[in-house]
Amino acid sequence: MALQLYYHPFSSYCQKALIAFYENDIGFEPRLLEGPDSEAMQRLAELWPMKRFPMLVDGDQTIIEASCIIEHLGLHHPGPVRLIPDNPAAALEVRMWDRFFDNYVSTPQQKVVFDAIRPEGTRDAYGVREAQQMLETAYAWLDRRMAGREWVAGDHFSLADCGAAPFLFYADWTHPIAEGFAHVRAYRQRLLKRPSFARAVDEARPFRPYFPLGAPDRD
Ligand SMILES: N[C@@H](CCC(=O)N[C@@H](CS)C(=O)NCC(=O)O)C(=O)O
Repeated sequence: MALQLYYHPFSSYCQKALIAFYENDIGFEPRLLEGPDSEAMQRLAELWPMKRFPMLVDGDQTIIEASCIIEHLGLHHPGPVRLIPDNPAAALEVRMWDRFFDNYVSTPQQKVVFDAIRPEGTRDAYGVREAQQMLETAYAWLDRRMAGREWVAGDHFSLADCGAAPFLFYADWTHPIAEGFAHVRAYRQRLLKRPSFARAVDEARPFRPYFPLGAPDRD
């Protein structure tokens, strides 16, 4: 039975999962979430009432959360690129950086974007400022980490880089990474050149007009 991936190409968390599929050339049946009334969206709501995506269906298993989808692929559909190291200590380091990107880069980035699409009069300027400060702190911490490194954890491209790629991509559109954070900027460029992520970025290009803050004319 084919793997069914419920996703939208413009979604950062979906791109995180797509990178893992593309790294190991794992085939899947696309279930595109094209609108609230689409069949795929209705099925997503049945299987996962939070209606967050991506979601993977593999036989009788439903897997939510991009990180867990990537772990699932590594366990049940392994390929030559091991995104979670076999060594438990190295795997823990990868998972720690994966949490960093979800919680301290993606979460504040989404806060700023979702605030922009709230109706007039319901915006949260204080929360947005806090989110921007969190992004600044994350950039500064990551910049120290990335000095002299190619990938964020260990010597190889990993689960943590799968999240870093789309999250830094959109974070820079949302709250630009200052020139002073040269290591973060170089890392973002390296991620953009990774063929798996470059493919996800290309597939999402037609949707750029949807970016609420206005997509910059680059990348
Ligand atoms: N914790 C989830 C987050 C997924 C998520 O927030 N996805 C966004 C798209 S990037 C979404 O589902 N947005 C729809 C919504 O918030 O209703 C994961 O790691 O997969």
